[in-house]
Amino acid sequence: MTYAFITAAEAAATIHHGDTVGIGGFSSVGTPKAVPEALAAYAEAQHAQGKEFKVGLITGGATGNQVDSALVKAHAVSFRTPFQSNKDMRTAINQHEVEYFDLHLSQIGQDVRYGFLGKIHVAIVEASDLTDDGEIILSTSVGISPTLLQKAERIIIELNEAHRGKLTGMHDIYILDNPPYRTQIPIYHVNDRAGRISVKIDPKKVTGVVRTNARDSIAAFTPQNEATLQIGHNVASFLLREWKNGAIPKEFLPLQSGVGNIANAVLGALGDDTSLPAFSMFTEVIQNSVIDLMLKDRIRFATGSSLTLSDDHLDTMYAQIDMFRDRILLRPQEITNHPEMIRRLGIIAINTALEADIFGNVNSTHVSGSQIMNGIGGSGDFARNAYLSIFTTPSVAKGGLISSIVPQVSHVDSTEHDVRILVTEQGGADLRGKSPSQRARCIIENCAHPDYKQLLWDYLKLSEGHSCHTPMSLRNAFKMHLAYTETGDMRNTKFE
Ligand code: 0RQ
Repeated sequence: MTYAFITAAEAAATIHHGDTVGIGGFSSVGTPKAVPEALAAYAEAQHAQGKEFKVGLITGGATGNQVDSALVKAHAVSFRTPFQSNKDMRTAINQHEVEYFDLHLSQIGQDVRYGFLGKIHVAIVEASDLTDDGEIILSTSVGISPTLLQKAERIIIELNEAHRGKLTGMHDIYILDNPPYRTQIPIYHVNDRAGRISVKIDPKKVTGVVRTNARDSIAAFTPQNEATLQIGHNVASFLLREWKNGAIPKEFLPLQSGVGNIANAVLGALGDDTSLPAFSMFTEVIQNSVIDLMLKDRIRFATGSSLTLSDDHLDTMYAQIDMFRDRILLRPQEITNHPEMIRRLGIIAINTALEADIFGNVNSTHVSGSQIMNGIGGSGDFARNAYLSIFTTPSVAKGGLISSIVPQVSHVDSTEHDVRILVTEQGGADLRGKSPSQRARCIIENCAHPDYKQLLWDYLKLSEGHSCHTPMSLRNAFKMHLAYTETGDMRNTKFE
């Protein structure tokens, strides 16, 4: 099967104002790059002629600068979903230039298949190869690309020479049927294969193939600091205790770990603690630390939806690709984050909070309740269904001006019913089997920063002063947030 090779500009010119564009890729890798950039230039040219030009973006999760920055700077995005982590996109969303709605990452693919988000006019995906019969070998991620390719009216493929031939065999493409025809997912162990290595497409839908040769340029992580190292150590000590007392089976259980500096550091610390057995990962994002730990034989096998690796780590993987091909599988995010998988395999989930309240509700997405940071990502999928759901956060942010432990979170992503363990650099709170009052005591005692402990005890005391199940003072619940907004320092809080 041969497709027409076209330029990125020619591909962009086939996209119309008002189209919904499905962008392949996940967690900032394996995303198309040349066509979105050309689309931004095309939009600018249309605007210069006085024509309207905006498209809606449906993605698997975070995309690269070539998608979000380029299109937002060209004022070419009407709406976007789900997770994003791009500074320009974040600003445009918070300024209401882009309508954004956030969704659990396990759900976006099926929402597309159910037709909840309308038509997908065009899918743009990155491939590392095309098979002889025209099927697509994806590149460093899967995300919702198989579903976009299935549902889109038109398909544009970026064939990226930078990954050509290296990733064949690393994907496991399994697309769920829609109800009422859905059956169980045939994955019973982390390394089971359920699907194909390539994505079958309808060749008639292919507008053309654009040749590219560029990596995703993932920024290296911030080096671990004292707080993130201590959080990692606290999580590792907790898991070791649970394992020794038999609450975690002797074979250990697969781990999921979220994105960002803290998650990367926590995973590194867990892997380096050799009192824990070597483990497997059933996660959505394979970050640098997974490659490091595989080389040390601390991680046996990893499955995720993306290889979100900085260039040096990608080089390391490609240098020993035969070994890594046997130990890594890339799957659609609908499978990596599926509640059925998470419960069946008994995943230990470790995600990150911006802030948590004294009852265990977690805010992972909105600063001061209103400014979007990134999105819920897969944290909600895993938190609700995990064998053990752990949230981590440094106890303070912005050099101590903000306490990450507050009386009431300013936005809720994971509820007190989903959060089992909360860990800061101060220590860990085990919330299992505890009432709201008991949880509040446990969190203040173990997780709050010393600068904020007394304030939180004061809040608890004044809210417990009346008959209630959950101690809550409506008058004071957001006083710490208000103190930060009004004075720039939560330590100035005055309760009434
Ligand atoms: O801002 O860089 O401007 O100083 O938030 O914080 O400490 O660098 O931590 O990179 O790990 O990100 C929750 C955002 C943490 C991320 C979040 C400010 C802080 C800094 C980043 P600056 P750090 P990280 C699945 C998993 C989504 C949920 C999840 C995330 C910036 O982990 O997006 O885990 N998670 N999904 O200063 C105001 C507070 C703050 C605060 C931190 N309380 N108030 N600002 N910051 N706490 C993901 C996928 O499925 C793909």
